[in-house]
Amino acid sequence: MEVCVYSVWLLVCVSVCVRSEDEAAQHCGCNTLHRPRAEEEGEGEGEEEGDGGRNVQNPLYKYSERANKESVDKEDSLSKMVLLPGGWFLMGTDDPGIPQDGEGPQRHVWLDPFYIDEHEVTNLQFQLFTNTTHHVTEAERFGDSFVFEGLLSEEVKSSLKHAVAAAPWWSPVKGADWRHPEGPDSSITHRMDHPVLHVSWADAQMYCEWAGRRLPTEAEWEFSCRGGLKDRLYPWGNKLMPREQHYANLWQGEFPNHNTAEDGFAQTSPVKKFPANAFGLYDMVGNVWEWTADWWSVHHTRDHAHNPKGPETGSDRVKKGGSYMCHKSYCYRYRCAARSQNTPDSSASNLGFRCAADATP
Ligand SMILES: *[C@@H]1O[C@H](CO)[C@@H](O)[C@H](O)[C@H]1NC(C)=O
Ligand SMILES: [Ca+2]
Ligand SMILES: [Ca+2]
Repeated sequence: MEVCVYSVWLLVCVSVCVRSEDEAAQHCGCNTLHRPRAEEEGEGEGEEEGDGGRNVQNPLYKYSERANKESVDKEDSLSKMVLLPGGWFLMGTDDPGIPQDGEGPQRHVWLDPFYIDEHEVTNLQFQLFTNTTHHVTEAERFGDSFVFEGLLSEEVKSSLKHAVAAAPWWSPVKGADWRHPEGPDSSITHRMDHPVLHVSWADAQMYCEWAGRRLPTEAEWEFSCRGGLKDRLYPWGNKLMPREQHYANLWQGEFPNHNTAEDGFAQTSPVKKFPANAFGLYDMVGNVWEWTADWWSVHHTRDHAHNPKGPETGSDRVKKGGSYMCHKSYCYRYRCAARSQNTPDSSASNLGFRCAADATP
């Protein structure tokens, strides 16, 4: 069992820790991981946004011998998908854990049948994608990404300049990216079956496109999470730990100073380590947050909706499911109705994704 004590941050955190539970939940730092440099650097950066995907689109590439060979490996490497029937379901909740996130109201939503990956996209899977397309992630291009302070080596910690004011346990770390989740002195070699981290919304979207898939809408994600259960908190029911068993990789102990890792993992876990829900889907809550296709808004009506795709535009994208950093006192977001948001260029050490696809009629 790993025990992490973050003494450096104890003093900084005291003022945060005494907040009431509800207030604290707002300040979990889940949505504060903006890249301040994105504004400073102006438009130039945006011009290159499509670069990673260009290879995939290039017809010459598509028909080259190399691409044909790789496509075999590719099919083998992609996640197994589960075909879900869709139909009417109840999305959101009338008993929101965090009302200001727009968890409510509960509403009737119709979905056409669709496929969804049975687990989060792993480092191994993402590696084949980057090997094949030479995609450079946004974190690699920006040169930094957000890492949870508690995971950093003393060396990296001593080089840090600033943290996020509202969530001091987040630090922008130079050289942190999907291959180096805790900064330049870390690697993924022993974590190829863990979910990929430090991927922006566009990175995730491009992976799914390469795979012939797409990101799930928030409605599809939530339908998948619920596993056919009606109005329950978690993918398996209302009790967090049925028969005293852990059903998800979350945080046990006192956030952010003490992670007892009672569930076996202080950080990410290999995918499929915890029980699947009734749809056969793993880690829908916990392990890593998952990007969805939708723009973020907290305003929903009770109107019945068919295949909703969220607002037309926005500044943030919706992420779902919470992560190994979620504890009830700070981030009670490991529920199917819970939601949070990040700017699309954000990346962090607890944020990944899975893909979905249309079911061809
Ligand atoms: C990606 O390329 C590296 C270097 O050639 C290789 O070691 C690795 O196995 C490749 N990964 C995949 C998933 O094909
Ligand atoms: Ca855990
Ligand atoms: Ca997850």
